[in-house]
Amino acid sequence: MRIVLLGAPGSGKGTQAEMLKTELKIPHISTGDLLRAAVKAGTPLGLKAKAVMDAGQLVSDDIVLGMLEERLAQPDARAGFILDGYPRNLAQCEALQQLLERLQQPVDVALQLVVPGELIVERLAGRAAEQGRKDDTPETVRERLRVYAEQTAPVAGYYEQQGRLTVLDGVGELREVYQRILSALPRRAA
Ligand code: B4P
Repeated sequence: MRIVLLGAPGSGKGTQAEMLKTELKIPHISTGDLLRAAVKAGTPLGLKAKAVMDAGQLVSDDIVLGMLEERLAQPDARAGFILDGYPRNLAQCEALQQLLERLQQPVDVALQLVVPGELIVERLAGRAAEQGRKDDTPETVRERLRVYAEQTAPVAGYYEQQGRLTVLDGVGELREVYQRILSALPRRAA
């Protein structure tokens, strides 16, 4: 099963993907996590990405695609994957489509979690207090939401045109949202 999880920052993609990966026995691939690991390791790529991420902007398409290609080439991704945080703009949609065609692994379903802006600000303020992520400050969250509306929101339309999009309410208890996701999966995995 190959799943793309869509939604604004703080909509619960990463949280739900962690729950899903155990159930479906496929890896959770988060481009945000891959980038944060590169930042932490101090690789040249990480050094480049850090300032961009801290400002709430998108890291360049080339860098993220290269990183994703490497990750998808690992053996555990052959069984499928939950992609979280990618694609984030229309150019990334096209790049992913080409990459997955080459690997003969097309996306089965794109699930979009919808959460109102004020709740997102609240959730990310909570995470800022718990984890101290630099990009969860109120000012950067506002910028991330702006970038989302401008560049990432059209991604849902891309999958809708392909008949692969399911839109889900992301508000509620974690288990409640999780059940909605399970019910929306194509039959084999649910
Ligand atoms: P990400 O790591 O993708 O960060 P995110 O959008 O905030 O999502 P995340 O998955 O972490 O949060 P979640 O909603 O689960 O991106 C960070 C940065 O990396 C980007 O700004 C960009 O610079 C760069 N980047 C990543 N991918 C890129 C790409 N493809 N191209 C270019 N740049 C890229 O959870 C948020 C909070 O909500 C948590 O605290 C959680 O506990 C809480 N929460 C979740 N579900 C909840 C619920 N049902 N009720 C209450 N709280 C809930």
